[in-house]
Amino acid sequence: MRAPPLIFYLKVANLSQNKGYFITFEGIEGCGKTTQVALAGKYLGACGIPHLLTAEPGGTVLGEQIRRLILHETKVRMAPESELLLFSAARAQHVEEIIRPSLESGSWVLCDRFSDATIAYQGYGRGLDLDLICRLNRFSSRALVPDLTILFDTPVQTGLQRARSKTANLTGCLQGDRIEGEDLHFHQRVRDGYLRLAEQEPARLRIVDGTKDIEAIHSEVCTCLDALR
Ligand code: Z5A
Repeated sequence: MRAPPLIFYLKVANLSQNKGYFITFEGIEGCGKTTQVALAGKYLGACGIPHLLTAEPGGTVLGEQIRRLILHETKVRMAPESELLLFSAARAQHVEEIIRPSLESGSWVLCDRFSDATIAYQGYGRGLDLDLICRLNRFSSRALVPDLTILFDTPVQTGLQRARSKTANLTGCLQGDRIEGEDLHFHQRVRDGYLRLAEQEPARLRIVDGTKDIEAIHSEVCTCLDALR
């Protein structure tokens, strides 16, 4: 893991009075973001920065129940509109109960997926109305926008292959959850959607090449974190 630079310690000295930074990690399935959230957490720890690692959907009792319902109750038929509203409900609870209080206490929050995932998956992937999703995102997050979003861009075949072997290692089964089970075209639309978002908001979304090795990607993530003030 990379050692913190001197400038980081100088910035930390200024942080104690401020709110924490909200940083989200995004990308298609298997892009490596969960691995990078964990490494980034260790890096912040080594820098002496208070931080919280969390993920969507989930992070609260209600959110975990919604997660199970959306992703794992694959025999329950779910309309795309219901799926959208369930992800939004999980987010509202997560922001209210966990994310905002942590940021207000000065902790940095590193979140594995947030509102951009809803635009990419339910908007570009499922084809639901993008304006409506943006309004719902604002409503469910009470207009909370990440200070920085790191997008791990990975070809769909690579991501799905990694995700399937991870699932097989963890569960001994090749079958993924409701969204993992979608076809290649769906995941390609999601990837294209993320890239479109990065074009629209280049100051917030930083693209990192998710095909590089884990340490090289971690080093780029650290550079992004170091650049925050
Ligand atoms: N979803 C949605 O539709 N709408 C929403 O609003 C929200 C979510 C919030 C959550 O699934 C699903 O919900 C997700 C989107 C949808 N579904 N899909 N697709 P999840 O939380 O169960 O999982 P995930 O977020 O999709 O991905 P993941 O399983 O956590 O994987 P990952 O974060 O992309 O990658 P990883 O776990 O870090 O790495 C996967 C494997 O690759 C693992 O074995 C690593 O060791 C390996 N890896 C990681 N990096 C590398 C590199 N650089 N090289 C080689 N191998 C690597």
